[in-house]
Amino acid sequence: MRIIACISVIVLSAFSVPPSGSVERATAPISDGETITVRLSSFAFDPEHLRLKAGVPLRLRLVNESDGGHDFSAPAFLAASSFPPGSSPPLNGKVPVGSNQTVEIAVVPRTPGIYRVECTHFLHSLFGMHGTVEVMP
Ligand SMILES: [Cu+2]
Repeated sequence: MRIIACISVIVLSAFSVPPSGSVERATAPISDGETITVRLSSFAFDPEHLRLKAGVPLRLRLVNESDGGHDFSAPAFLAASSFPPGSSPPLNGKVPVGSNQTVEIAVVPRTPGIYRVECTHFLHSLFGMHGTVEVMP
């Protein structure tokens, strides 16, 4: 009975965490930069052109408010970037963003250039779901 009482205390405290905003701040890497929001919809990125500066850390906030899954695939851009401690390079150069999900990645663009971004879901890119990331020196 004593064990059950302990468990219920733990469960209750799990629900008493502060609002998500402050949780995000607490877990954010130290080298946090500006947050840039990109919306993923069927079938577009908004904005479709990102202009970033080499060496300046930022957080990419990928918001998918649509009813279907998408991804932010930019293998060349991500390979030419570095990732602050606590952030790891996305697998295969793409970040999956499920329906009604938001995913944030911390990234530091390194090599100036223009990189292609697309959604690799079947036909999405063909339907217009592509864009560019421009990294300025
Ligand atoms: Cu898509």
